[in-house]
Amino acid sequence: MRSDPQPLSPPAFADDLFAGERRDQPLDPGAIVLGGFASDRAQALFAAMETVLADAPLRHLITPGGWRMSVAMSNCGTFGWVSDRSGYRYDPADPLSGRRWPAMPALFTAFAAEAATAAGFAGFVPDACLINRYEPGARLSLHQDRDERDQSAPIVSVSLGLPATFLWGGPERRDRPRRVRLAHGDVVVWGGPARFAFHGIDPVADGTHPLTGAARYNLTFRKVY
Ligand code: MD3
Ligand code: FE
Repeated sequence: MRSDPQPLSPPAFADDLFAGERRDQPLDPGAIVLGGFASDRAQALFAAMETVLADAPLRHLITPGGWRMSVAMSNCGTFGWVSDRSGYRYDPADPLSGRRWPAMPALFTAFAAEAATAAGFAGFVPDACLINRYEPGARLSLHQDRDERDQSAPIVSVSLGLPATFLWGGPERRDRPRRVRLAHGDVVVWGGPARFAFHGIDPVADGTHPLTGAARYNLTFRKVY
């Protein structure tokens, strides 16, 4: 029989059981989850993200095939990832405003370098940050990230807000994906042989998070050129 004290009520999020703790989980050679790596800077990262979004609002892009993406996106840095009927590309200008994307906040650049270093990729200097917002029900189907010219650099991602199930496949679309839970504050670094694996996000479940409300945000830091 268990004699240790039991909590009176379950935590709002099972993920909060581990709040403030680091759990590192290698996925494959070159890919590692740095569990909770951003926990102590999540509020600052979120605030910096909001200043970016004031200049370059989130929007639902259209795929080359004509579908409206359920994820809403924006960017900061020298280049931003965009999609429209003509295809995918990194563009130095925001098509909504015609102006350059907002500058990458210094906190973003420093944070991405620190996370990359922790995963064994020293000297990472991102020139693009894609901001993804998933409201409940939003998803990202299996894809590869291949639009970056510098394919030797890793990609660093930070999850904020509602949790999600990340799909981690192999080099071929048909490879059956593993499912990895990503919670608020988790950071994942993808480089080396893992850089071109197929990946996606299952539909985000209903919920609210104290920092982000009814949404999951993901920042991905990239070196495009
Ligand atoms: C693995 N974003 O923006 S982050 C994307 O949670 C993207 O919003 C997801 O996939 C998200 O392209 C997943 C993790 C991620 C990002 C880029 C990768 C994993 C990756 C590139 C190569 C391999
Ligand atoms: Fe991706």
